[in-house]
Amino acid sequence: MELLFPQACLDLSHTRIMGVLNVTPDSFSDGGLYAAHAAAVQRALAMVAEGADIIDVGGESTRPGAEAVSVAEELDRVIGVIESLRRASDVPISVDTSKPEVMRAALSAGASMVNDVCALEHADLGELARAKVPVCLMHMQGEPRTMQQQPRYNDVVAEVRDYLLARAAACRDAGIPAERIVIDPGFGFGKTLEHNIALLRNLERIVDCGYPVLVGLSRKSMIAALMANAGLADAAAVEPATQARERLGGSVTLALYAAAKGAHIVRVHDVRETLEALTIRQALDIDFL
Ligand code: PT1
Repeated sequence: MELLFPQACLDLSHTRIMGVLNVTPDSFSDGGLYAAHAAAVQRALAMVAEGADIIDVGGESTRPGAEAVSVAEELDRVIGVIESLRRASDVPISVDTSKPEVMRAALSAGASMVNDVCALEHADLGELARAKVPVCLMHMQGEPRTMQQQPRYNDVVAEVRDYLLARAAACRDAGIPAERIVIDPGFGFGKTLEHNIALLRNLERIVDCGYPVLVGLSRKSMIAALMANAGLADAAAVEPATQARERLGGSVTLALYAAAKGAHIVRVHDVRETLEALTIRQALDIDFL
């Protein structure tokens, strides 16, 4: 399987790594916008050096409880970073947004993929078809601010699968070819721990849809929940650096498990450690599941 970027084809015969670049005030702030942009570009280049195949630039947090940001604020956060990163590297840049204005500006600034947690429900599909860029369609129940309040499904795997297939069909009807469509079950987006586990355990059923599958599990609260259930974690870690360290082993384990289930792209913060795990699994050629 391959993913068709405007410049090149990304071979998906082994699992690829998408590096997460959050450009939100909490991530790269203190010295103002310019310093924040410079730090973000440095972080992106470090992830490329560590082996990231795609850099995913996002200016709006979509974690549980996050408030929406305005179009102007999101543009301010991401466009300068995308322009600078484009000048510094030819790595494919994806923009993590649900706003059509941000998609449009990001693509002109040098992004070559759109990653939308709303599966392009608010986007202009015809315009994206003409832009000839890959798109990632993610499943979410509800919206980030309230999605974890009462997630409910009769059959989470079937419902997520049917939704993703319907959104992929809408994209194809609008002229986006299958070679440019990626699907993502949306771990942690309006899902309880049990829902996330059901999706992960049955990831083959998403992979069987025939589209490349992207998963984002890195540093998510389900890791802390699993550890707490085992009586192991200090689930109360709130300081970001501490939380990142506490969730590293869980993040790498989940990425490896998803890869073994056939995921084509893993969206991660810890590029180096994830690449080490994926490389060693490939070298051993183990089908351990
Ligand atoms: C994802 C994803 C994303 N995740 C795609 N894009 C986030 N395609 C942002 C938690 O439970 O999985 N796929 N863009 C980050 N969102 C979350 C959600 C972060 C839940 C944390 C949690 O902790």
